[in-house]
Amino acid sequence: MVNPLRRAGRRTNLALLVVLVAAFATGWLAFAAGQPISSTLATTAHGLLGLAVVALVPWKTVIVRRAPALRLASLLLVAIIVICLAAGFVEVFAGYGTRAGLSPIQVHVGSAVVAVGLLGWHLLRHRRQRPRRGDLSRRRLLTAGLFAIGVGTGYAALEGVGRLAGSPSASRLPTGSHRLDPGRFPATIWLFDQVPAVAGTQQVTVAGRPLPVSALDAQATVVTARLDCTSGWYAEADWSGVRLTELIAADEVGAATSLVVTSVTGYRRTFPIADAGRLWLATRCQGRLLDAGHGAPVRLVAPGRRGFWWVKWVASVELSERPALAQSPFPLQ
Ligand SMILES: Nc1nc2c(c(=O)[nH]1)N[C@H]1C(S)=C(S)[C@@H](COP(=O)(O)O)O[C@H]1N2
Ligand SMILES: [Mo]
Repeated sequence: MVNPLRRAGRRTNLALLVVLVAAFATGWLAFAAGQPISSTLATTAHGLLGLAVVALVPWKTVIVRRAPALRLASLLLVAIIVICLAAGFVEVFAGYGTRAGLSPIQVHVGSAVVAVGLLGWHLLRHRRQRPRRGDLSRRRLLTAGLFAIGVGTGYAALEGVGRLAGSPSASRLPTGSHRLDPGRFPATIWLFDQVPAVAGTQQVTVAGRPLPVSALDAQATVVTARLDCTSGWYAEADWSGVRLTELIAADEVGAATSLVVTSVTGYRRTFPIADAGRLWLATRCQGRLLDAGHGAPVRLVAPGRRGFWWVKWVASVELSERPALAQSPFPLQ
């Protein structure tokens, strides 16, 4: 039998490009997804694509060995992709934790973003690897199918080993997150926001009406909900809050299609109006008043949505006629 690695070449490069771009895209989908089915699809696809990158390494190595000269930026690209993959495996199998203030997911996403820039440069500097019509021949598709089956088998085997070894991978959520105790999850900033100095006597404006925090706290009931942060952890806690449908009457909604929840810091998220019954303005976690880091005096609790939707330090909830889709899929602050 001929050595399959001798076929390493243009098709390997194209496959690697497709797989890397798809891995990047599914990573963002996995960040956006909060529901079990969408999360499972996104994280499984993302994991399979990551493994596919690893599986293509023997072929790509043959290509790199043939290269007359290696550019520093290309070697850097390799190093960063290795870091990205390694951080991904650490996140899945070792669980959540921080070293030097960084979690595995932060390293994973940070290196992926750098890698995309370098990959763009790499593609510009190297000879075009054009697709040809034969690339989709039945024989090629069969090869691709066998490759996919191999990657899928590897994925299942790793999941099995994780389970047998009692690794944190076995108990991760469909989103990939690992459990933390409700009393001890970290105060988390999405990107550049900062804990504000808010006075204890704050008011929250709901649909134009100022509402004292004390009134909100007095009216609060307990809602058990899972805060699932994209940095790799989740915590299930008892929050005390008031449902938005109790604060905004149905006849007030009028032509509004969305709710804009804005923090005193300017951080904001827009929700479809139909979500109002699934959103709470919360003053407490585990029976205790929120502390500054976790959003005091009032934060949003949005079960079923990833952590970045749980706006902290809420200043206002406003009705809006702009559709919820007309916002950046992720906060920029
Ligand atoms: N105003 C504001 N709200 C915010 C954030 C932020 O940076 N600013 N971070 C979000 C993210 S990414 C998460 S996971 C949760 C974290 O809540 P915690 O700090 O109570 O853990 O708050 C969300 N609410
Ligand atoms: Mo988060």
